Amino acid sequence: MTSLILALDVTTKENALAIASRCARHIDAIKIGYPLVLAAGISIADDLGDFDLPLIADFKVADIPNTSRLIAEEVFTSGYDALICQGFTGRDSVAACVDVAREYGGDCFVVTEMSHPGATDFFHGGIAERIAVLAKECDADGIIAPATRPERIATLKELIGDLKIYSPGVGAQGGDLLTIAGIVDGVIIGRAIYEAEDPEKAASQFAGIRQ
Ligand code: NUP
Repeated sequence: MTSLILALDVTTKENALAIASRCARHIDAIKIGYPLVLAAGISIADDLGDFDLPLIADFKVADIPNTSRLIAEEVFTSGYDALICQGFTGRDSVAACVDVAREYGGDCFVVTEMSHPGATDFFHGGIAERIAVLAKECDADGIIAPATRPERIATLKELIGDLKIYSPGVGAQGGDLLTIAGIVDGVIIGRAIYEAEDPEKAASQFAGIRQ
């Protein structure tokens, strides 16, 4: 079974709650990032809490360990269940995020390689592989890897043992759902759901991967 994670990158609370409520029964988690939190506040977690789904804070934390720790503490005390951090910051910064996740009983996912075309400028040439190994050594819960490059997921998967893989890039970024559904633990989908004429119908169609 592969989880379906809704990337709720809308910029009003009303829209966020309307889409979440229509899609809730078809999805396994909601991922919230800067667009929604900057528009509606970190407390959007309280409102989204009504849907009883895990909330993933996609802040791609990329700072020194102390600042990363402070950010992670805000995330978990605000009611989120998981945090996404960047891995290129290095071992101490990633470890700070994982430590705080553990303190609060939450999860930490580490970005290994991003899904957009420009990601190949810096993540290729062995960097993503090193980040994947680092994520495992830091005892993270999983990695973020690109649905736009399934062959890269396969390579990174070999390095992470039993860590999970959550994968964005299906739909609007061109990644194919069925190609990656079988090799990752969760598929992250935003625009192909929240920009659809009927978001609930779109979510229900993607939800075939959950069976
Ligand atoms: O490499 C990444 N690519 C990516 O798209 C890492 C991410 N966290 N994301 C996020 O996934 C991105 O910020 C957005 O929230 C979501 C994909 O949305 P969409 O392209 O399906 O609309």
